[in-house]
Amino acid sequence: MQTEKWWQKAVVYQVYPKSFQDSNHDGIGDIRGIIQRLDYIKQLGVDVIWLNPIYKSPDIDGGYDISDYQDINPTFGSMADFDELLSKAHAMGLKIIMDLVVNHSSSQHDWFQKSLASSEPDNDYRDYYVWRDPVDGHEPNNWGSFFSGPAWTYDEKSGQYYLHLFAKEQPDLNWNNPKVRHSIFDMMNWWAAKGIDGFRMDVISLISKPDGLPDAPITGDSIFGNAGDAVANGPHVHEYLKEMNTKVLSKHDWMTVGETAGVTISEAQKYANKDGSELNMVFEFEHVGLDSNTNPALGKWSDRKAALPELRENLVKWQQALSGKAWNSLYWNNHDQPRVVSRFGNDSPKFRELSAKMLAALLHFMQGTPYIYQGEELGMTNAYFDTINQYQDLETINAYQELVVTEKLVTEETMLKYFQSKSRDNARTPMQWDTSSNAGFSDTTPWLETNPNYQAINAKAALDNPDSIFYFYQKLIKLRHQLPVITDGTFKLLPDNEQDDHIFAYTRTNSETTLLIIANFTSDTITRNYDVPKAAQLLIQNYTDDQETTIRPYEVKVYQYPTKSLKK
Ligand code: TEU
Ligand code: CA
Repeated sequence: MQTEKWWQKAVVYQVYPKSFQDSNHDGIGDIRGIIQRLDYIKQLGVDVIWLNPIYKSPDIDGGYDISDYQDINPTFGSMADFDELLSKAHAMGLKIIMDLVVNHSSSQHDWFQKSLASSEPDNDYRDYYVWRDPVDGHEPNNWGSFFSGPAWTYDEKSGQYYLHLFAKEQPDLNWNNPKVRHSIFDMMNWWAAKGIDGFRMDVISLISKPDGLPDAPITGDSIFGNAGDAVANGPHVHEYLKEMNTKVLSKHDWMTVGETAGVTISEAQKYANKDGSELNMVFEFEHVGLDSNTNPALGKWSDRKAALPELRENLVKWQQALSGKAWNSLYWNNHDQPRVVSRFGNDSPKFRELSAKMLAALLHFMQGTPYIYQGEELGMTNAYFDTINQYQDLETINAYQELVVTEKLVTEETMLKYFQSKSRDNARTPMQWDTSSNAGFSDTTPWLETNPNYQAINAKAALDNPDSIFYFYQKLIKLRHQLPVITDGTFKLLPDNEQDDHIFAYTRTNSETTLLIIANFTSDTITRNYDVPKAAQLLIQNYTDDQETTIRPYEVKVYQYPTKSLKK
């Protein structure tokens, strides 16, 4: 691998501002709330904060519908508040990356309002978006929106449809129009001048639509074509990202990560190629799609658990396929995914801490840049709402309307179970700081219900307990900063581990050091002999002693030994 980049040793902490800390008594998290908690984030030891969108927005989709890219949503604060956050973070040695949401804008954005105004050729803004004539009086093609319903909305005035892969309030920008690209690159350079440290790029794999906008394949008893499959990794996407790199990214010592729905290994090797011509890394979606419903019409909505063999096989594939060619991102959680301890771990009081630590170590010793989502370091769990009225997330509410009410594909009772497992609101309940009202998030009723288990699960309790999940993450981050092998070591799954239903075991090796990671994914006690070299030292574990070949429920232990001790 070329000379090491700063972001290859970095660990990122994701802050979802709406649910992190309220500072002005309205029950909604804000920028001054984040400023209040910078010490906490610094104490964890991370290097970068990724901020979900804080820009002007009608907030139809959690800020992912932006009406002004260069102004702050007053609900979150002012530009002065942001400038203070950035300068205070930098003073503490924390970098900040922003969220770039340019596959689509808000329908309230000035560009779209002008685009909507007239379909006359002299309207320079018409072609900023994707307008098409009806086909046989219907939508131009069969694409379905990610948020249910068709991906097209009809505009009476012009007699045309406009495309929106997400909500109708999120019209897709037409990246084929060079004016659109230049406007976006200028906006990015404007933020660069403010001193930010990079961007996470929202659904960047969807910006180049297929020529002719052909129908998409219909899977199962879906009524719409799967637009994601039809649009992902489009014909000009790499060309546009190389242009962005030339015009913006290459000018700044930034970290960039692309959220690439529908990305494959071969496409990721282009997006995140080590030649640095496009982005630094991408988020792939395969390991968070393994527990989707077997009926494609129900998409991700299911309560089935992914089994270890398929999860391991997927994570191993990405480790091996990108090694030496491109750089991985590593994540279990974000603001779109359910809480990992409830999903892949065991959130019962007996095993919540053990399994949270096991999952943390398993991921953080892999090659790539780890992302920690707010509350993950506390082992926060899913919300387990039991009525539809408790949900705020557009994707969840629209799915309920379409699949339960309209199409009656699934009963309310079953869908509510699926929501308990997969709704994005499971990630968005207020951060749990202490046992005071509303978990210390706000002294006013929060915009989304607080998880009642905050009495037991909260930052204050974690900081008071030297054996907490918080300090376990702190140690993982310290080790990543200290041990080069965690950054540059070759990943290797242990022989005969592929079929193991209980244990995930792999090594990381460079010329100096070898690490052996052994993780029990189950609540069973297992016997396995991994011939741990005599010279091996235990680097980190979630039990207090080492019973060698006896591996206890959710046990994780990581050994370190000199690579040369292997040769004998
Ligand atoms: O998410 C894109 C995306 O792929 C998600 O919609 C994902 O498929 C789904 O939520 C998981 O099931 C990005 C943002 O992260 C998300 O919050 C936005 O809603 C979306 O784009 C539109 O901007
Ligand atoms: Ca607030």
